[in-house]
Formats: sequence, C-alpha cells, structure tokens
Amino acid sequence: MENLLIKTTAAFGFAMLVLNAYADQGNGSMKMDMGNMKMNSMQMGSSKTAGLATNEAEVKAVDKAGKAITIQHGPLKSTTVEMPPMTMTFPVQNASLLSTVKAGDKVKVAVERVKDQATVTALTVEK
Ligand SMILES: [Cu+2]
Repeated sequence: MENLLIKTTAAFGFAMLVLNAYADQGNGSMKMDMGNMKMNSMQMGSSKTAGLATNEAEVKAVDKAGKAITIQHGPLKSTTVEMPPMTMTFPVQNASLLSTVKAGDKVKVAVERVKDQATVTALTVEK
C-alpha cells in the first residue's frame, strides 16, 4: 500500500512536469500565433505560418534587386533556425516583402530555413 502511494505520487509529479512543459510551449506558440495573425492580415493569409516565430529587428539595409535585407536581430528562434543576436543579411522569400521597408525601420521578421539558407519568410514594419 505504501509502495503504491509512492509510485502514484511519483507518477503524478512526473505528469505535472510534463504538463508544465506543455503549458510553456503552449504559451509560446500562442504568442507567436498572435504575431502571425497580425502579419497575415497585411500579407498573404497563409495558414502555413502557424508556429513561425516573429523576431524584433532593425533594418540596416534593403537590397530590392538582390532580394535581400540586412537586419540587426535579437536572439532568433523558429522551427528551423536558431541564432544569437547579430547583424546579418538574409535573402527574402518574396521580393514583395521589401516593398514597404527601408533602412532604420523597426520590423518583425519570421526566419525559416529555405533551400538550406536562413531566409526571411515574413516581415512587418512596426509603426
Ligand atoms: Cu543572424
């Protein structure tokens, strides 16, 4: 009987740990989903953006011809890309992402690995 109680308690404790882990993930993706919703209303309403991280960044340079953008980004994490803060140049998935953005703008970007390259797949200018 005592043994059963200990096992039950241990199992319950473990279940709580797992639940907590899920709860944390849930919160994270909820925030991300909300960010994506904002982007979707401004750009193509793709349902595939669920789960994409949005990251704060400042635009340093825009290369429309080269379909690339140089940004200073914070810690960056998405389903396929993770990197510490830095200034770097990303290719953009779609040139139209660059139509309204200029150096100095604060933006939110989604970055995913596309053709084995970290690529900006969504971008919104913060007003
Ligand atoms: Cu980087």
